Amino acid sequence: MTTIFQDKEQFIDEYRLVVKAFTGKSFEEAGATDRYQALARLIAGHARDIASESFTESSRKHKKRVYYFSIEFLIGRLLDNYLLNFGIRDLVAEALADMGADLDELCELEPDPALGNGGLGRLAACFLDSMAHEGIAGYGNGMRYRYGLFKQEIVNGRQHEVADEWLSGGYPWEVRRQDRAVRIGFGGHVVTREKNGRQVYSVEGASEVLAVPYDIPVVGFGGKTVNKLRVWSAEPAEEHFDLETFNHGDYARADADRANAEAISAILYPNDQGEHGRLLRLKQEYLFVAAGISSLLRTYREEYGSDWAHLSDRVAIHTNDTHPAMCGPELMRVLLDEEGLEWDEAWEIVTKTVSFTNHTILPEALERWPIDTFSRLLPRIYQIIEEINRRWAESFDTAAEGWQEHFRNTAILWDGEVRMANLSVICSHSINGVAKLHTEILESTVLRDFYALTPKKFNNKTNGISPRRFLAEANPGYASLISSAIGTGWLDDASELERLLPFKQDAAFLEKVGATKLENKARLARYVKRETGLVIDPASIFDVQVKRFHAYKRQLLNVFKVIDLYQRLTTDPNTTIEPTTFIFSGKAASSYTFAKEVIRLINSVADVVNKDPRVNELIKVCFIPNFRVSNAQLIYPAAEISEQISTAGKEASGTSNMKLMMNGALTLGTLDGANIEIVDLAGRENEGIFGLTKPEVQELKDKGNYLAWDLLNDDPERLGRVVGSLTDGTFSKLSGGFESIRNEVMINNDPDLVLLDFHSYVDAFEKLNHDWANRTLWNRRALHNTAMSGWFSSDRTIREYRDEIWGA
Ligand code: DL6
Repeated sequence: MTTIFQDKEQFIDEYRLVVKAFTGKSFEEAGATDRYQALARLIAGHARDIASESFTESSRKHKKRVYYFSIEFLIGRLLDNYLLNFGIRDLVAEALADMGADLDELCELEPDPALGNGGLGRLAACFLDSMAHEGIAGYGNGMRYRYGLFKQEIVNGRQHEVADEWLSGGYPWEVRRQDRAVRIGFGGHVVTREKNGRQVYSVEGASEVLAVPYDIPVVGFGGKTVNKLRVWSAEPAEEHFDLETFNHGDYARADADRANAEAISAILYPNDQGEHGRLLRLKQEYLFVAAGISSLLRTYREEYGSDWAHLSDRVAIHTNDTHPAMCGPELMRVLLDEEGLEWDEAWEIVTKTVSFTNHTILPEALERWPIDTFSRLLPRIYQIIEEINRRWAESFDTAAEGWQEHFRNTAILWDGEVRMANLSVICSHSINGVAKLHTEILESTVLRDFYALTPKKFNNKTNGISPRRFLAEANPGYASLISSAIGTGWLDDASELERLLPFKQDAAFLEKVGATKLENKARLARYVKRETGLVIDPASIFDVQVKRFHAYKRQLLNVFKVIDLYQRLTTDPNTTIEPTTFIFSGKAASSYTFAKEVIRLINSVADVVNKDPRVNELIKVCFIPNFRVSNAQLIYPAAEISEQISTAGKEASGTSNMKLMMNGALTLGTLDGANIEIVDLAGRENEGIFGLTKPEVQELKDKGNYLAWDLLNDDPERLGRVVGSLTDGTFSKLSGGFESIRNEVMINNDPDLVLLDFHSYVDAFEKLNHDWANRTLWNRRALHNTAMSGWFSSDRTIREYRDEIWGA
């Protein structure tokens, strides 16, 4: 453990100086926000000192550097995390208490950086944590969104999107690196000239913007390695403030260049936005790729000059999904056009350096760009892609049977589109999925033609999560109970959690497991009361589904279960249930109407159920607005049931399933994504598994004879009543009925098989729900889940990437 303060006194002296320098006030005069800002600056300053030592050390040892390109990094709050990683959380808390301040209150003032929106972005953040923990010289490269995705408010049950102004108070962890800014060109046309007997390409007439990097330190647990995350902001390449226009009162036009450039890094786009947004998204993708490549090559040049042949020995470029797919062509461009390499030489370097992770099999999420848009915006990159595609076509043996089919499925340019997944695969030496089943699906369906050609390139890397953030930091009570039993070694090596297994027989210990859960539920209940006004009972079971809203994740199935229970509790006196609070949280993409309707349905059901005295002692429904890392850290530790109910074959991995498992929740889930590994590790008897399996879903599709109406007609009492309530006014008082949801299920024939899995789901839920009555057995299963969750540490995942992909 590296110590950045010898003792409290040293910390207090330094802190007072930073408060004074930053605010001009004494600590006593400074307000809470100033105190937070100064504390973060103090810790960030020390982190940066160690970062430069880590960098020097890695240069000295010629360590391979890993550059992790991701369009999202959902890093969450840093203060608490970095104090924990530096091992000084207690010291700082005590020092602040001596000074009359409260560390928890200061931590609460930190905004959540709006640099991501879901599992992919959070995974990238866990990977940064684990790379630093493992001593890997690993650097994140992404975008600095001024407003992120959006802040979600719930008004009359509906999701409202509001700009997330997370940077408005200043972000103390970042440093602007103007000296490392890079000019990025868009548009223009390619010109060729001859130089030393060779064609040289360049772009003329492009309009340029300036990509300015901001560096955020990434502190590894133990504090020995500090890496950094570099995020890029778009600004005008030249100041063109038009004074005359300004003086005529047209202020907006006077500064239009700035506004146009800054628009590129204003907003984070989900994959399903309209055409206008899409052009900005393409600009974002190129901006952070081109700027990141330029920056890493500059570092390489400073260390190794133009020794390009050895680039892949010193540098790994990892592309997180297809958003950074232009890494391959951009690196080709620099090697060909700027460094003068021949195509074959450059191509070998690129394909040995770049690797790719796929995160989705949903066809609508596999990125494609219209060739027309793409080639106009990025003419030289497009030209290089054309050449890659031509050579790819040439590599097929046209005498072999079925080559046309293979080519059709693997071509980069097809049907007027650039297919980014195929580009990523062709430019990479390694392609991985993110859970066992997901990788199998990639190999057998989505990317099967590539797999047939180069099976050795494919591998699986099941996702992971940081045990420091999602157990130690999020759940301090449980973490210290665990450490009291097995020591603190699990923070370093999460496989040590297995040493908890003998404590399953210790009744007193199990009681303490239950007691920490209850405290966490009370903490969440206070948060819910503060944020929404709703009172929820910590003595009820907390049944939790928190994730992005998407049809395949089937929040609809969950709310159907709640409606069914409500209807049975109010009509059938034989219905029994342990008191349960159904907790939902998550955002829907702003243009995703169906997902937004499901959010409205949940809130409308909550409005009815929560006001009905007939059921209030037994069930409550709670929607927690604006799901983000900071409130997720309150939700996971409070959960008893983890809802992981996607249609089998659709969820690539999931990571909330792992976070909830580590915090002792039992999985109520389908055999999908990493739920399969959860069951393999913890045993089916410790979870609640239900529903069709992936082969069963496949068989149903192949037969093509599923009819949602048949299920409804066979079960008017339960399914019929649930679906009927969508349009009969039961839940319409808040903001109207739910015809569109009913149509999706009945007219569109239930594409996500909600009706088909309904009964096995409700049965599995009821079984778990009744199991809860025996608290000793329940706590035993909870502890078992925690004990077996160590394999899901992102440290394990990162070691696999390091050993099997990066060779770092
Ligand atoms: O791998 C991280 C995360 C998985 O856990 C989720 O199952 C998967 O849905 C998500 N994928 C994406 C890709 N989005 N797009 N497009 O977010 O990745």
